[in-house]
Amino acid sequence: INLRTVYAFAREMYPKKSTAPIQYGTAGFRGKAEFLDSVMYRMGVLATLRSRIRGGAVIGVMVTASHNPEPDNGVKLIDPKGEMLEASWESIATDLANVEDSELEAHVAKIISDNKIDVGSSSNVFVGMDNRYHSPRLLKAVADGVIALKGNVREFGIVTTPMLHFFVVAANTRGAYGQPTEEGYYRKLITAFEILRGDNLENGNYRNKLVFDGANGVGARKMLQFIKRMHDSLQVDVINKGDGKINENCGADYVKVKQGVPIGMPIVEPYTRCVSVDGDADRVVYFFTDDKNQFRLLDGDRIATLVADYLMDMVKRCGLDLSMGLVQTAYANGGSTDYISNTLQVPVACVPTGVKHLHHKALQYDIGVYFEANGHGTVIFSENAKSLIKAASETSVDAKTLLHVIDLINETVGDAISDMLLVETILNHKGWDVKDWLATYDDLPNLQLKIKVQDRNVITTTDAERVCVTPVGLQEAIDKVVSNYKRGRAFVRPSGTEDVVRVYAEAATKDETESLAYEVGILVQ
Ligand code: 16G
Ligand code: ZN
Repeated sequence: INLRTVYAFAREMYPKKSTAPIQYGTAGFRGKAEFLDSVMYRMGVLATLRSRIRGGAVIGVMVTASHNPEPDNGVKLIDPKGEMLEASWESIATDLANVEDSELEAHVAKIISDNKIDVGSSSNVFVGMDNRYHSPRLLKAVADGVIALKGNVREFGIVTTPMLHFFVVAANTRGAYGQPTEEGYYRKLITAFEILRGDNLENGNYRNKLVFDGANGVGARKMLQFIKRMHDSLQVDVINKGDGKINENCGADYVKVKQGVPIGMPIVEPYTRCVSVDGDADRVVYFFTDDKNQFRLLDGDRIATLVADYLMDMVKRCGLDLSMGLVQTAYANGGSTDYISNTLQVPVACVPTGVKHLHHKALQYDIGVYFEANGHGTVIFSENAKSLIKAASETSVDAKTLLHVIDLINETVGDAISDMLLVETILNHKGWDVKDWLATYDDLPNLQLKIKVQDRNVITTTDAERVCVTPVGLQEAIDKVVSNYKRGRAFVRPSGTEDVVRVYAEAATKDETESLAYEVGILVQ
């Protein structure tokens, strides 16, 4: 490998355009698309090196800015087991993205020598992108970075983030997880879904019909592909298919934060089940409007409780002794946490925001259910759990069913479509409609505020972001305010994706919640 070419290529094709520092954050690099070409190229280079360190295992590179507005784009790396890039490499990625073009050659040489990388060894990188108009250009930059270091690159084109995670794991497990192709992905999920559904398309209050808001993103396209391949096992009306701007007035983030219906909603009967995914289809929330035309949200906490309840029941019926835990963040509604601890009696853990923290914690259980309130989450099963369930399936019908449930779940990362198919399976099994689901527990009214400050990083937190460490005195002041509210809870944290401080508040009533959020907001300003 001639590192001169790496530099020459960069200077000719992907010169660094911005001097503003950029950081590998909670979900990779994000920013205005016009400044990201050099970052993409360099991440192609880095993924190639990372694959070599991992003995040629496939590394994924996803070009997307998820729920961000259309002018933004971003990139994240996927490690061989489908997990987010190892934390210690985030700073390597940040440094590489920020060096000047003239220092690039020396910097890459240093990464190679520091990590004792054999540059002659094989390297394999999978790349995918969302459907933003600048994504193809940025994807090519990633691929060129791989080629500059003589790695093998396989381009998957427009795919959801969880599909790319699936392909990476499928390839690295030599097919044990599924075939690393788009058809392989559809086949695995649809087969499991249709076996579980059987001929019972409707049951009790459950109707086989829902509205799917695709956020004008890749999730809409892929849902249409699902529908084509499904044998009418689910009636889905797809809206926001891609004619409008990605995530604009639609999608999971909009619906969750605004607590209202997305643009383009057809006129439907009250209580019609509706679902919204985000721009790269790794988040999902449900919603409906009732007979008084009031909007009701069924968020990630609801999905987590529904899934945990169902799985616990299944495990009991199989007569297996498996540990189960549910992982949340500070954003989980207090109503859900009480329900999990008191009614479901499942151990519940709280970790900092970001999928990598949730995933990591969930690995500690035989069955780890993790969800953020925003709808990002999945279930992971330990090898121990899988082999016990498999053995039990020889004699138990329930265990056999559970094996199909495992196949339906994309364990590699939160997957909006897989999560939705799981929720549909459970609701059908229980004979429930959204009304029944909503009745399991009451959400406390809650509110989020964004506050612009000079330097958001003066706020540091501990205890899964629920307690402020600095500035000194802030936490005492928050505690004092909160103590005046019935069922009050509030916390503040610097955002990992935007230059703002976020305030979260919940309390017994809507008015009290608003006033609590406002009072805490003033303390931050
Ligand atoms: C990223 C995270 C998401 C988290 C959000 C918080 C991943 C793949 N995505 O989108 O899980 O909820 O950031 O954003 O980890 P914030 O720090 O701006 O509140
Ligand atoms: Zn996303």
